[in-house]
Amino acid sequence: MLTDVLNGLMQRYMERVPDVKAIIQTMIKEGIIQQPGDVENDHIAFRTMGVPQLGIQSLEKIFLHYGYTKKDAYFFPEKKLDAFWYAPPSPGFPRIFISELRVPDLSPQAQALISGYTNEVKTDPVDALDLDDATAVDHFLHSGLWRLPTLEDYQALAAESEYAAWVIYNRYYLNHFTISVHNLPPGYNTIADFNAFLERNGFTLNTAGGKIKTSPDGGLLQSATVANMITATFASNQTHRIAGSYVEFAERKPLPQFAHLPADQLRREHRRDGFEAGNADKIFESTYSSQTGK
Ligand code: OOG
Ligand code: NI
Repeated sequence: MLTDVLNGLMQRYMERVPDVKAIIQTMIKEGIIQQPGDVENDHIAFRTMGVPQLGIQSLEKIFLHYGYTKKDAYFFPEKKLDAFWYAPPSPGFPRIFISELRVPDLSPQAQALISGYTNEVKTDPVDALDLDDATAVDHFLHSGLWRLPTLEDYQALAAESEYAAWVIYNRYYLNHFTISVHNLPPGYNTIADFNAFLERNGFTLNTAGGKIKTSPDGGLLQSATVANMITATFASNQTHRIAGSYVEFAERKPLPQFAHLPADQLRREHRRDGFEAGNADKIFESTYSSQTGK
């Protein structure tokens, strides 16, 4: 079941991103929510390597199988990324955002570094999975795919693409989950107010392009923490502190034609849907050293 796959992802994510539990506990302490299950998950996100046997075309098969619908495409020329978002089979499930590194756009050296790892995967691994078996899917999403990178390769990749370095180590670990703020109580139901709550409680926000990323139509406002650092073990048992995952926050305003509805009648379909390239471009930087080094 889709629920089992999502629960597996959230469990591993919560284990490696201390901010997740800390934010939820602080929300409970301030009376914003009563229990962890009250958090509305706007979307989750994955990162992938754009090589023929992997990338979006491979990972998306899992979620298409579980009833997701492929929606809009986004392109990030400077970061050399492509992305799509996927609408869930029903509103109780999070949207999914999957991005992919445009590997052929990198330098020959970086391409050779990446294929040195990804060529270990000979054929699309999702084709070999029994997609109805949620345990097998959970295991796959948390498996190595390729051998542990060396610290030297990680650092060489990071010098050209911090996204590439992130994926070579973190693979399909959840990159973030996203707390919907618009249905929270007054005082917390805007990104501005929620950011203030987070900073009051000592959480560090991504400042790339400003703490609040706003879509040109004004309907989608997002912010994110800077990634929590993890102690990564590289080949030959070398360890190094690198960026793990982060937490995002989203406020979706009612679409103009539903703006007159009272708050208790507003459902997901009445609000701004999808994503925004200009917002996403800055949110990616939550794992970049320019943000994690602050
Ligand atoms: C994804 C960044 C974009 C959004 O909601 O626009 C994003 C990433 O960091 O991999 O999450
Ligand atoms: Ni996101």
